[in-house]
Amino acid sequence: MSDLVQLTKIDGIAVVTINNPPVNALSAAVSKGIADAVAQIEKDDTVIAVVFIGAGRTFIAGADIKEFGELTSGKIICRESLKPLLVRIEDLRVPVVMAIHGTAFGGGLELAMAGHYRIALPSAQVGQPEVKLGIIPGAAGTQRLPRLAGVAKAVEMCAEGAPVKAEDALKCGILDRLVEGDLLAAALALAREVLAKPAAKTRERNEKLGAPDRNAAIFAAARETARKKQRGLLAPLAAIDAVEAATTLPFEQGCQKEEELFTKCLFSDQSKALIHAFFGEREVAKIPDVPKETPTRGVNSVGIVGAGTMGGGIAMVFANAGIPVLLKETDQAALDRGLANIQKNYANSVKRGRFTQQYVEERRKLIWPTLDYGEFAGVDMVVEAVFESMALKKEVFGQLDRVCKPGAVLATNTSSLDIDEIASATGRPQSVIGTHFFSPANVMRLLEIVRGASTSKEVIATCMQLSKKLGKVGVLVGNCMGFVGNRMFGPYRREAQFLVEEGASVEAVDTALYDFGMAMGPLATGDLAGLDVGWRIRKEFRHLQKPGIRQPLIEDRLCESGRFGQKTGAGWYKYDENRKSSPDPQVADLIRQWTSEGGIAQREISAEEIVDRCIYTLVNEGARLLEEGIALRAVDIDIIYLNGYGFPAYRGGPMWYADTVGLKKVCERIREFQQRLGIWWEPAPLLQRLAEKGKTFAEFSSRQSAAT
Ligand code: T1G
Ligand code: NAD
Repeated sequence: MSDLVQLTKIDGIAVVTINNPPVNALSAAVSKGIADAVAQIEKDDTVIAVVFIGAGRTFIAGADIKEFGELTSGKIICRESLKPLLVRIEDLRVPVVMAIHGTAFGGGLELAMAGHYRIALPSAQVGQPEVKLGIIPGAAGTQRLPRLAGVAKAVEMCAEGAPVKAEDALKCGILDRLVEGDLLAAALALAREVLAKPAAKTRERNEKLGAPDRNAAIFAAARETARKKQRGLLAPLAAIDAVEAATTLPFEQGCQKEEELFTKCLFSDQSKALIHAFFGEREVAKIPDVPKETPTRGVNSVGIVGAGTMGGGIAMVFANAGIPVLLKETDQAALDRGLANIQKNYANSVKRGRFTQQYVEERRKLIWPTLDYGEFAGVDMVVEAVFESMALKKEVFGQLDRVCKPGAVLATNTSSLDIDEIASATGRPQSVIGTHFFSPANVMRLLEIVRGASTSKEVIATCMQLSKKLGKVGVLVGNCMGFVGNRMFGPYRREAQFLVEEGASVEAVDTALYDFGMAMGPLATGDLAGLDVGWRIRKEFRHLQKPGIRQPLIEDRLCESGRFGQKTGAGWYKYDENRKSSPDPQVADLIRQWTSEGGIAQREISAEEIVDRCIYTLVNEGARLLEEGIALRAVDIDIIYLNGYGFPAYRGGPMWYADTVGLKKVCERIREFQQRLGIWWEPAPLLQRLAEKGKTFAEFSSRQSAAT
């Protein structure tokens, strides 16, 4: 028996324990271990029943995703299908009980459904999250799940991939019993209870497979939802096809159909990109020079300065994590405005069913308004979110340095200003750090954590750990203007404006990027965030603009005419009272007037050129940030863009996408733009080098990580 799978016997009941920390992933070795255990049980007539259970914190969190990479890269040529083994378990002559705690996800749930009974702790979760990896269940999950939970539930679980709480899993028939306390004991008791009962094999339970006409409506609705909510993703539609096969084909043929669809998804670029994103979210948490055991400071109370768009959202983030918040503004009116906004946002969350009224009331009680810096004396951390002005921020940090206790973390939510200069307003630059939330802060998952030259490792470790507690993806970046996300976003939006100046319509630019998979086009995004935010920053840094370098002219002109976007009802688009956008012929007229005054020639521009210019300018700036060490790894840039800028996860992020296209091709296209458009398109040195050597950003980063 392998260490990964132990077989023991308790009063004639065989207990199979899977022990592959940290999440008991179903690797090839674990599957082999289970197969060996089943073989022994098949031969042992003294076995009266079987219990499967996971060691450690969970049942089985699915197949070992790491092994997929080896398969799709051709390192290993074929994978041992789990399906035959699951049929052997299902066909065992004695009752098989699956004892579930933690998570039974993917292959873990598929194994559990091959058992005859499933018992779980109330805290357990089950699910088929494979679509989040760009694949579908590959071990008959799409065939057994509808037989246990019904067609509608199975489609929802396989196409959306969301976890299901134990209570709901019991209600829909996936689980047979919930139990508190000693799970193994309860599983053994259940096994003894059902000894005399004939074992119900899931694959033979067809009573829940529904009627063709009703099923047709379910599948049609699911496909429509998938096309809307999971725009551009292949796997959700494939999962629906596979579950549909369960209702139209016998079990074995349904499994074959699933296998075809699974393999097609697994070898798709989308799946490789989504698996990159999965591991990327875990890798960005690892900081080479800030080891896991670095001490951290407790953050059990926080002060927030400024209750505007960001301050209010940040207050909700901390309150939602159960951390009491002191929220300070300049005067009562501003404070009341900020609190009213928070109230409105919470009310929307209740309306949308995200939170209960009771939850919201508890959270609201954690947010305390104040006008007095003195009340910050005891807080563990302060996040400043006042206007984007260096002078104002330094004045605020000077105040904080005077009132806050030693050891308090002093963070700024600046989206572009120099952290070191802000820190210079205090006598404790080692406690100053950037915590750059994204709007709306209570929704966006990204937290760009900016280390200053003096920021201590303890403060960095504290904020990285805190980001997980706040439900955010924390990514550590270096200090430069706009850090990683905004420094890349500037050229991206600049290129979008240039394309409009050269003849592409506002709608054409946004549609091209939207069709590429961006959550929103670059110009509409500007209207959402407020065109005045960028305008204020451009005015603040006008003195840094290199002479002779083309600058976009339209957005400044729009702002000068009071068009700040959604907040003023007009920007690149016009907006009705519900902020619904529509093309504005007046803007098209203004653009024609301004570009002819500027002598800019107009021409037909393809969607392909629009996408290449906007995306490759991201890649080029990303390469500079990697070479400067502002971004630790290429994957950090990808995770920033997937979680903060609406970059499509199924393309893996700008740097992964460039690797997928091939850096040689990307570099050639950029050189072509340099020839045709101007010097700002000069390829980044790192990009040129990697392109010449036929290397990728991923290889560059893994070499970097290995060197540190
Ligand atoms: N395979 C390999 N490694 C995994 C893994 C997996 N399935 N799940 C987690 N890890 C690693 C992870 O990279 C991290 O490593 C460590 O475990 C702890 O994870 C046949 C084909 C279970 C909810 O999609 O959702 O089954 O960074 O930090 O926050 O049909 O992990 O420490 O080196 O995430 O407590 C389907 C994936 C697979 C579930 C725990 N299953 N995992 O969250 O810990 S496809 C999934 C999760 C499949 C079958 C198909 C979460 C978790 P490191 P963690 P966590
Ligand atoms: P905002 O204009 O909506 O809010 C700023 C608030 O700060 C105002 O309510 C103002 O009354 C208050 N304030 C000003 N001086 C103060 C002081 N001395 N003490 C207490 N309160 C004071 O601005 P915002 O959009 O929330 O931006 C705040 C910060 O967050 C800026 O640095 C901005 O760059 C950054 N940021 C903004 C966004 C965004 O999308 N809006 C995203 C990320 C970061």
